[in-house]
Amino acid sequence: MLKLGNSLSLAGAKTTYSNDFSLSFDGTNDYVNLDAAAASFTAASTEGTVAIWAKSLTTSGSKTLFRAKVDANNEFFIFWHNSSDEWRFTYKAGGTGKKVQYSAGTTDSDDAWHLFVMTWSADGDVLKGYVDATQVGSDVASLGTWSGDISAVDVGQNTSDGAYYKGLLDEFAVWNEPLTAAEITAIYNGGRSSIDLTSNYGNYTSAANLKGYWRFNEGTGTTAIDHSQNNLVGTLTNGTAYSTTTI
Ligand SMILES: [Ca+2]
Ligand SMILES: [Ca+2]
Repeated sequence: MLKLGNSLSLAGAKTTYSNDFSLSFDGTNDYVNLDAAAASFTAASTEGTVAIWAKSLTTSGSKTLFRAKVDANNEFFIFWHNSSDEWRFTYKAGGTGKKVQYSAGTTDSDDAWHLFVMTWSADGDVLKGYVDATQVGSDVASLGTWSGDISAVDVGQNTSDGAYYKGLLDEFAVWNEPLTAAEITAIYNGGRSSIDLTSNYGNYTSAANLKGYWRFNEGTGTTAIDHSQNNLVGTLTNGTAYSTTTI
């Protein structure tokens, strides 16, 4: 096991984790309230990445993977826009809304695990979206200027009691830097054997930038532990429950 004396020599070694549970959402009113972790998302407001695994079922309308919001002019989220038949990776800053659009084949309804990642950089002036570690859509530029502190963060709904997600979600993480494509590939490949994002591994070198990490692995109760150093827990709401079906 890792010891203090040899931690440097082990940098890059894979730390595995037994992923025993995900979370099940009913598409009616289930969600995870992560408002307690709002500061962790504010820390990622200008340079950031969010990653989440989803095993999605069809709904009659749009559905949200997650949304982090200051107000209507400053927010970021990933959701399925049903009438457009596409995933949207949206970053809105200072009232300037930008989105990567991805007409998704069956990834919205195939009841199979997919990894959704969005990265953004004010410095680099670019927004990117990835599905299963492949960049989708195009680089989007001309981002606005972020203003304010995030106060509302929800997984599985749009923070306004709507666009509820149906299916399973797992391994939700936020970083305060845009991960590289190589890092996202490492997470995608590692996720299937339970990579632990709190440790660098192979091309994944951003453990120190991990601001929030909800593994949805408790298996019981209504609390979702944050495995990042911030330890800001989420609350399972309206019957959101653990499932033993994992990635
Ligand atoms: Ca899990
Ligand atoms: Ca419910």
